[in-house]
Amino acid sequence: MKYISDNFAEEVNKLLSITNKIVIVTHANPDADAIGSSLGLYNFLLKKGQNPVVITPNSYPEFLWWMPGNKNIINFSEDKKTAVEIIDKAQIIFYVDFNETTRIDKLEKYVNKSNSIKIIIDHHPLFNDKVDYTLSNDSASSAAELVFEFFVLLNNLSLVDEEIAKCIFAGIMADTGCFSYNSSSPRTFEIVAELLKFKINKDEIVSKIYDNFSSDKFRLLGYCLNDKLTVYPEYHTAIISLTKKELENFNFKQGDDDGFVNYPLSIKGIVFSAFFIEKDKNVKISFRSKGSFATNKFARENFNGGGHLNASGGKSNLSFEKTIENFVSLLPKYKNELDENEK
Ligand SMILES: [Mn+2]
Repeated sequence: MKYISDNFAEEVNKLLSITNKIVIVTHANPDADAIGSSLGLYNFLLKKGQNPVVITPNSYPEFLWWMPGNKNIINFSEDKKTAVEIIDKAQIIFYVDFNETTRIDKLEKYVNKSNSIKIIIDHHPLFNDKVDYTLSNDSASSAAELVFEFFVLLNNLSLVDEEIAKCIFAGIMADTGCFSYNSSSPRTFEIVAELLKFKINKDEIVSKIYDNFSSDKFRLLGYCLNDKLTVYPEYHTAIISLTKKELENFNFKQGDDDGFVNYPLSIKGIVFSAFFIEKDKNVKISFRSKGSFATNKFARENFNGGGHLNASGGKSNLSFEKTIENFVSLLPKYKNELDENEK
């Protein structure tokens, strides 16, 4: 569903002309779209004469550090005092690439306490009605795409430059898996065409994000594919699971498992993939699918989660083994939906 608040452009433009304490917040464990959309917006607001600050709930992988403006991002988990001071003084807080404040972890309580105007730019399905202004479209490829639409709505395309284009491109490219999913809309490619006019080096951006595995991550991937993959052909489903001990064996660092959940979908006949990772207090699960199999519904119904149709996540408080047993026991219930998508 697409939703834009009434008079969005006029009112937001007016707000931007009378405020200068602007904060951009994105979700925990930020990915390329979270950072790309936040920094695209950040660089745009800078050019508009504002003094914006991007705050992330926690750290993110080094392969995203190249984006223009990255060095000015404040990481709440490392610099709580500065982050809280800035949030306390904020007049506008942008929520970018998330729709529920639970997605910003420990930042949530400070953001909720703030009296600032809240503006959401997001492409997740569930709707947040507690914000002042909304630019939301769950069929957009990425938050970065919607940040570009934000520039269009504000009639400020002339402010877009190479730096901004790089950030927006990175977000769109990564959230579509290099244009392999969530990218069937002509609009996505129209925007990419606009971005390429700024002579950004597309191949270099792809390489910066994808050709950046540490050798530990590379070996962990090999281990997952060879030793930890279980295929359930009758349910067109495949899973990968990793225990804490296994993570330690590969010197696991945050982000080392990024993208692993997508690999099983490359197997012929597989339409549903789940990736289980053992955390200190629970088991975190990522889901991916092909076609119309709704992973967000599956996550919501069974694993306290949610997200997009083809990409979502959840968690379980059962033991690691019990979580996987539970997952496998649920598959028969979804067999018809899974069968429908197998081609
Ligand atoms: Mn996104």
